[in-house]
Amino acid sequence: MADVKPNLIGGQWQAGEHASANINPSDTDDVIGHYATATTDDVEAAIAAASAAAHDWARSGIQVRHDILRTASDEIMARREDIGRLLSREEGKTLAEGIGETVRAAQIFNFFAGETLRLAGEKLPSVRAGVDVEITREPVGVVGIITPWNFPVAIPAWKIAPAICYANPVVFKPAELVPGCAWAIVDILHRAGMPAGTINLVNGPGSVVGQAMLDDARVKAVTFTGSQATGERVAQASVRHMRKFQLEMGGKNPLVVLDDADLDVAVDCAVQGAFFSTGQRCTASSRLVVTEGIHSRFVEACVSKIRELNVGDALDSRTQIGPVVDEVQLQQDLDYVEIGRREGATLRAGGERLAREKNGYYMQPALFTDTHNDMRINTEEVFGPVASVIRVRDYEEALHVANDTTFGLSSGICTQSLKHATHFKRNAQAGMVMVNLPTAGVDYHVPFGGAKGSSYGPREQGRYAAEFHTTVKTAYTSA
Ligand code: UN1
Repeated sequence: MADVKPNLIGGQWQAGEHASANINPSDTDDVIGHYATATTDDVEAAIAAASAAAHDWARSGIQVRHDILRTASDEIMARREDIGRLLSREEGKTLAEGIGETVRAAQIFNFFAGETLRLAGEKLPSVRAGVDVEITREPVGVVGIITPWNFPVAIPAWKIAPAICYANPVVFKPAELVPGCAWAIVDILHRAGMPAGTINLVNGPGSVVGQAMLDDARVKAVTFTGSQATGERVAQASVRHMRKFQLEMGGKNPLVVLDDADLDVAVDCAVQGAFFSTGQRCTASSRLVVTEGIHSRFVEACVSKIRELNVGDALDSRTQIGPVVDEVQLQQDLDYVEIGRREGATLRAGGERLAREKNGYYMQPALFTDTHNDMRINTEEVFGPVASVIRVRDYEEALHVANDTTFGLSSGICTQSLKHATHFKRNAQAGMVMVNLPTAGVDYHVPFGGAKGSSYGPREQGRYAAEFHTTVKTAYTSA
């Protein structure tokens, strides 16, 4: 096969025998490229190389790691148009979103470049006279990184950049649907000077590549973003090896809209949070919890805004909502529309497959009203452009409904009341709370993660990333 993009194993690009085609969801005739699939032997070789590199990498020095991260950041920023285009072409988010995500990845690498220069410990007096205590952070060891398809550049960046910062070798398995961006990032890091074995790319199915990684005791920590079902497998396999693990899973994020909300702000938050990036964000607002006094105005305004949304080819500059990522996900989205209808919800807008000039996975964003919080469309993560309005009496009921879920990633409220906003921040059962902002779209320099069934383990991003990527050492000295 011509021009297969290889895996990177122990500092060598290796094409292997099998490759998978990368298809554009906006135009299924467009084959972006072929990407080598790793075998279990390849994964084993990658882990062996990473383990062998761990000792020297831990002693590489902060200037070396700073420079690699900084070089990567600069190249990603300089190439934001072409990487952003590749992202939109393989994942389906709009070009503006693709370029925005690429810029965010560059910022993440830049942030962690700075963090390498700020690594610090603590020196404390002991409770015993004449003894000093030092607390330092050491690398955790080989980090296995398993990423989803919905943020093909930013999520790899926020897992890989801290691994490099804190001197951990990486074995990286990206989602099969988006091998192109993963390859681009690894290529950039490789050329930026990562020593052989410190960054390995093993592309391929979770059942083979992911499983081989989970089964290997030399992988000392696994960071995963994806579904709850897979997260559970990661957890079980990791407990068996007593390794550290960090899971970011789904959401069923509520956006509460109170009577006193600024209507334009609330509608913008809802439409942006629920439908942009085609609703394919674990932070998407899928439950719009709206009080009686504003309910009909809010619904009317949302419906007219949804009808105006331009759904089309991700690379067309007029497009606001790109296609769903693939046929399987589109079918799941359409199935949930049907489930909602059967449960007795009213479909007020969208919900149908759309034909466009090119053959792709297009869907009109769907809004349900007259829904109850216990309907399946309000308890299960759809991961598509499908949202429901849940009508409630007052703030107290809104808060109860917002929290009445097994998930707890992001929780939003639109209100002009300081009292309600403050109460909500204190009482929302979520890792992230948004006031007069969409539930999705987070900063790159502060912690990211959820409560309840949405997340497990230490937070990602910002300075909090050190918790996962390091082991704390406490040293006592008697002088
Ligand atoms: C964001 O909303 O800006 O998979 C990021 C996801 C999340 C990232 C969301 N881990 O959707």
